[in-house]
Amino acid sequence: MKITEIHVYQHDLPVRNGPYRMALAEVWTLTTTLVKLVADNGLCGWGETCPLGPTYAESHVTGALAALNEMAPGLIGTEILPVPLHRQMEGLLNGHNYAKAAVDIAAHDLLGKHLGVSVADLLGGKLTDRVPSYYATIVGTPDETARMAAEKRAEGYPRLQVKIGGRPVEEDIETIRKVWEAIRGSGMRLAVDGNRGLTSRDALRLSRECPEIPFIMEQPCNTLEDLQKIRQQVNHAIYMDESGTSLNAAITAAGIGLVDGFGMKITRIGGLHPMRTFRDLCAARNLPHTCDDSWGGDIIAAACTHIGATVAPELLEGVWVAAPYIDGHYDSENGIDIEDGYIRLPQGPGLGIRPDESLFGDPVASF
Ligand code: 0XW
Ligand code: MG
Repeated sequence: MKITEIHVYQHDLPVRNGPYRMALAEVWTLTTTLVKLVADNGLCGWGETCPLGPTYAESHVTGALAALNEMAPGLIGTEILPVPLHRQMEGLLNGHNYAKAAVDIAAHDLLGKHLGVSVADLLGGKLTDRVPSYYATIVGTPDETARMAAEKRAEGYPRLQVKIGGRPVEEDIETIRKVWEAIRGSGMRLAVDGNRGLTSRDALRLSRECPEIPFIMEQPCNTLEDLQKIRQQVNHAIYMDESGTSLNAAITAAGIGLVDGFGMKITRIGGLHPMRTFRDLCAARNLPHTCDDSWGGDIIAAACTHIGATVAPELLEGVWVAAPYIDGHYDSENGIDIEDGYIRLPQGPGLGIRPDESLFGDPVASF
């Protein structure tokens, strides 16, 4: 089965009750990029990549389109199987994992449809049909955030991620204490995400002043050097998110014991094919991790849910999807939603999502 056509679409996803606020950025609306691959047997598959603005990671919406325009002509005629497809993409463009991921996801969707199996089964086999999610707050006042924590606890979320940073560390410490008061005893796990925004000084202080609160610290600082510096001095486990820019980076971090787990994004690591390897290397090192993406609609959310369903439950920290922050679905019947803190694995072959193409308008590029 070979690629005969590639169509690229872009679509705006406004943030419900925006902005979405993190330590170093706030965003009001995100433009997502969708890739439709058509095969020589007439089947088609969908992929998606939606950078969280231009500063969250080394990715941005115009970069996604430019990278796809660069690769697409050379992808026509390529075998729709992960190994030859990735080899071809590597030969056409260096880097730009987040654009390659959209092609990789569409290829998995297509392959699943062709073989009559789900993407989870293509990735080795599902372990569950009900995948745990987690809720991520925005950087907010201590009281607002604690109220949100209590609400999400009541909704049944097994995990909460609290955003901190970009303000005096005293406010972050007060937020964490109030959040813990709201969720302690519930069994809800807690992550505190600095999104690269803390100095090592403030990260150390935060950990030292909350020794009795069992949170994990997600990407508190920007650089590997800062993570290394605080590693031996903090009371809390450290997870890597933004710095895990490739399989190679993740292997190094796991190999040298720099981190205790990961927040991982399918588009950052280059698609479901490298994500599968990442999952297995985390299993080999007994490292917990998430299966997320930065933003996007039903296609990327389904991809995260399928790989999440294949992770050993004791190592899966959850699958984050943007659904609570987005109005509407690409597929009104099978779209991804969170119910009581969990996501139902979409049924049917491939990703199990049939997007209403009319939502996306005309392609912005066709090959
Ligand atoms: C909570 N997320 C998975 C969603 C946003 O894209 C940010 C991200 C993170 O953990 O940094
Ligand atoms: Mg994070």
